Amino acid sequence: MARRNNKTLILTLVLCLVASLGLSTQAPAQSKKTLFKLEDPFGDDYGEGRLVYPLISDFEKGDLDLLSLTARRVSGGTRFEALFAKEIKKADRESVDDLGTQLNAIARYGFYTFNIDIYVDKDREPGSGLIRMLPGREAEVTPEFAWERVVCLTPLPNEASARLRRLVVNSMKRTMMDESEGRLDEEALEEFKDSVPADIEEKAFFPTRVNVRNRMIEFTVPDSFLGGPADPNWGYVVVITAADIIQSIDMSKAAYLGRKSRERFMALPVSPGTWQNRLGGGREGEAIQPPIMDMLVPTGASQEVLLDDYSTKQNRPARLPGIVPAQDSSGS
Ligand SMILES: [Ca+2]
Ligand SMILES: [Ca+2]
Repeated sequence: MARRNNKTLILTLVLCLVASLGLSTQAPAQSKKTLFKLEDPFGDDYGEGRLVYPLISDFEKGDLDLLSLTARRVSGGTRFEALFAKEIKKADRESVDDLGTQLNAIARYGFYTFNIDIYVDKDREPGSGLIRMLPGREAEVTPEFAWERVVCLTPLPNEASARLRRLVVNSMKRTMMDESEGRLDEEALEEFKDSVPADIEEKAFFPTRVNVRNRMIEFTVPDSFLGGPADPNWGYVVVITAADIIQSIDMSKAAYLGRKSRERFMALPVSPGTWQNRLGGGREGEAIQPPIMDMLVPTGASQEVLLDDYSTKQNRPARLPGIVPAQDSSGS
């Protein structure tokens, strides 16, 4: 009987040991639980099929080619991990203007060639939310995926936030002028201006907790912004644009563009032909071609078709659907 008790005791101890070992190996993994992972093909960093990188040496084929986006639960937020086809270019001491300003002094988060926009449709109510994307994307999301929150990973997050405020105010000013035949209601505009910072803070987030590791960039979004961890039942529109670091630091550097250029926001525009400092390969006479090099698409959809389906003449921008990770077979 005593021997049997000993055996039971040893067995219990072994089981406890296994359980505790199991726990100790599971605990860290659990604290970074994968919420979802979305995959994207290799080699499709060409928008609708014909877009090409700027000629400047900062860009090479593969740099904006997203392969996967993973969302993980971390303490107090969600960590997104974006994997690219090539090692992420790090800002070096290269001068970016006549004053000798060095790239690494500006792009302090370690990367400088791309932006990642993530438009989040939390309520999944068709038509509820915004369909406009950030300025300069020249595309909308489909009404089915109208969004409540946008996360924009950009090399200059602080500048981005200030610039977005200016663009929103200017756009409102134009709308008010149009509506009142050129007579601006200054008081109403001031009132609107006051509401802009809080509105942007609620809807747009520019991550500053960023970590670059080879082909992977990680960035964290707090629960306070998304209203909880990134939910696989929400909808996500994810697009990659080329970062416009020069324009972002100094508007006068963009003056060479001449004429009245369209609204730009942290992203290089696209034009026909090839260019030093913008994307090439664009269609002739199409002002609203999206300068989107890569994007995630739901299973069964084609990036090439979606990004080519627009018409400047009809004032009809490309409309991009989102992905619901929990329902999409490309997710896991
Ligand atoms: Ca890709
Ligand atoms: Ca893609």
